[in-house]
Amino acid sequence: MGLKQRSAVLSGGRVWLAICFVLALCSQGGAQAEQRIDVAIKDFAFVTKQVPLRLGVATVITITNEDQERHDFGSTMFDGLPTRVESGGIVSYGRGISGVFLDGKKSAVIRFVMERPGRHEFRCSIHQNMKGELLLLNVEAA
Ligand SMILES: [Cu+2]
Repeated sequence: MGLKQRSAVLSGGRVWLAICFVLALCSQGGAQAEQRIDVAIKDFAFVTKQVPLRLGVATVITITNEDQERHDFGSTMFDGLPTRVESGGIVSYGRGISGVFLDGKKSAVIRFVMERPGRHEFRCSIHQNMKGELLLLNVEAA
């Protein structure tokens, strides 16, 4: 999203606008290309810190299973969205991805672009009482 905007501005020859845009990016603390969420699984529970999340931004969810037990991070938040899952050195990519299974002491990385605002639940399909949620705010990248 950012790159598209920037190239459109540059092709118009409006250098000042481009500089302002770059400054705006930098003033937000750098790495605006992605927003990151860390989810830990510990003692049969999801542990995550709610961070402000924006729509239309590349999102990286890192899930770390600290238990010995096998767990699953599953959610409908990826429904219909191109999603990339990296787990145990294997990368899968698709629109029908509903989550990822994690063996004990393993981690996985899910990348997608958040498109829908609201509360998005995630859960472990193996242990039905394991649940968590992310709140996606519809806030413009101003
Ligand atoms: Cu589980």
